[in-house]
Amino acid sequence: MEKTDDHYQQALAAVEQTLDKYRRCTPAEKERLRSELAGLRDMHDKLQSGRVEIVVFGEISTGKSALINALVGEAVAAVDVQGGWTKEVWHVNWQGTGYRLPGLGESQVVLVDTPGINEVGGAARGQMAREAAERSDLILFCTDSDLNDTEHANLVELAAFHKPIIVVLNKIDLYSREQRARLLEVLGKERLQDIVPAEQVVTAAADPREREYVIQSADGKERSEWKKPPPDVSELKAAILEMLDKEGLALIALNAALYAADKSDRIASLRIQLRERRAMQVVWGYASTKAVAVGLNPFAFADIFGGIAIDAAMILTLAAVYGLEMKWAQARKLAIAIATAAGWMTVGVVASTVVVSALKAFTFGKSTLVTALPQGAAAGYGSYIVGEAARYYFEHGASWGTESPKAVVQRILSQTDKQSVIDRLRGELLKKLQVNPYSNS
Ligand SMILES: Nc1nc2c(ncn2[C@@H]2O[C@H](COP(=O)(O)OP(=O)(O)OP(=O)(O)O)[C@@H](O)[C@H]2O)c(=O)[nH]1
Ligand SMILES: [Mg+2]
Repeated sequence: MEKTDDHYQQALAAVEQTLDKYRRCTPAEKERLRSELAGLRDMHDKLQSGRVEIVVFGEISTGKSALINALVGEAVAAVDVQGGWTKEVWHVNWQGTGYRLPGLGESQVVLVDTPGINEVGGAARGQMAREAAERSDLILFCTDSDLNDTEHANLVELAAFHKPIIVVLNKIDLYSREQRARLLEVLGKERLQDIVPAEQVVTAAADPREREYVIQSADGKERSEWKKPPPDVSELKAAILEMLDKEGLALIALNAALYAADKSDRIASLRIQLRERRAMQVVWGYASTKAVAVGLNPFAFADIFGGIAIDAAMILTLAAVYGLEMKWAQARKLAIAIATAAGWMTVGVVASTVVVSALKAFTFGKSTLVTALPQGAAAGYGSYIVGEAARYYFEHGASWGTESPKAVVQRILSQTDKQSVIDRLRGELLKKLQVNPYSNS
């Protein structure tokens, strides 16, 4: 058998690409993406084996579990008069459908039972239900009367998954012929308009009540006997099989492709989020290192190029966070370019001399403690700005985008709350100085 369907092959490729994307994640990212990975692997398996998943939703006690039993032909799911009986989403193999996806000899159909949607303690179960809906290929919505507002709202929510939905009006044995006709009319033509086409509304009696049968014996005598009629889900079964025949392979392919695209977006956004956090840690780490270094020993860093060395080291670390390769000379050049764009130095020695003398003027006092704070914090602020600019640069694929470095750096300067950065760095500095306040006096 061939698996030549284009959409099918594309879907398989999409799932594999997303799995690859996952493999390229760092261990920390992988840790956060565990459930996505499990879902993707399962989706891969589902596609390869041509597994079709049919999920049953509906309010408590509408007969979801009974429907599954009736379809499978044996009591695989627990059914009870007590509402809220089914507690977890679970899968049943529906053997005996005789159904095979074209081109996939091994295909199987799985029925997924879910807890009732109005079940108490529903938040977590609602999440389970959403996940089941996200993965499924076909949705059965089970009701036992005209839809109430909760059911209607739920159905609208499910319709947003863009999967085929069959609405099952169960417990049809409880209604008279007229009532049935009227219910179907109301459901199909009024309540479900625009959500589910009328031909996808079917009736069923998954677990009909006992009823009185009149039995006539050979001698003409009549007696009555209470018996449970056999379940009747033939209309539902036909609707399901027709749907699968019409678009089974396309359905599972489309689903898997959508699922993979969604997970791929999620992996991408999580990576950005984690990378950003890591990059901020690097920037604050180096900025406070600079603040402390300059604060404790202003002369060593009086040469602005000594300070540039710390910034260059920060830039190298940031490049690694963004998965980019950079050489020391490039990092140093970028640090100088940013400092220049900030207006802190013009390329050359003149400016650095000015800075040196300015710093010296501050350090004439005896106590380093006094001068350390403003100088260190100011130097740290400089590194913070360099780090923010470098982050912008790396986020734009190691370029300044359509802007000049000066425009970008000036914008960062104007958008940064200088005082709060300095306050935070001053705090770092104080902590270090308190450990050994006379270290440099
Ligand atoms: N009369 C009648 N009763 C039914 C039918 N189907 C199910 N029931 C009864 O409805 C009750 C609930 O059935 P379940 O299958 O447990 O319903 P459920 O939707 O799975 O319920 P939860 O798992 O609790 O959400 C049981 O007492 C069933 O016997 C039907 O077709 N006709
Ligand atoms: Mg149940």
